[in-house]
Amino acid sequence: MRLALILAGLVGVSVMSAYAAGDVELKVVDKACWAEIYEDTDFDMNDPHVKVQGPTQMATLKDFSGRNWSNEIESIVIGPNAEVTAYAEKDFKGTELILKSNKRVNDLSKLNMSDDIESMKITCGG
Ligand SMILES: [Ca+2]
Ligand SMILES: [Ca+2]
Ligand SMILES: [Ca+2]
Repeated sequence: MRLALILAGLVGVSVMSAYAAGDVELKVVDKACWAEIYEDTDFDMNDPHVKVQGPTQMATLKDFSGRNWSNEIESIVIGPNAEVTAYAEKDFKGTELILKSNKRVNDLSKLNMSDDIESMKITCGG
């Protein structure tokens, strides 16, 4: 009886750790959770642009993917399973702009945030 209880306990632990590992993997491969940022308006592919995988929190955009994105973003596309909060200042301060999934903003000047974003958070789901 005691042995059976111990075995049940061991099985429980291994199932739980497998579950936790699977959860982490799921977040890494959420291919619908991203934001693509563009240095220029109208999603100009000829100027710098980069896809940012979520979930993530970037307190500064000064050095992302090898370049300074601080006060440079002019257009942005939000992935189908992402939500972005962009801030006009670093460290998640200043004017906040919330962009829902699938949102495409071809010119952030329409939202008074052109060349102004300095930090951002990307959350997944919901
Ligand atoms: Ca251009
Ligand atoms: Ca720019
Ligand atoms: Ca700014």
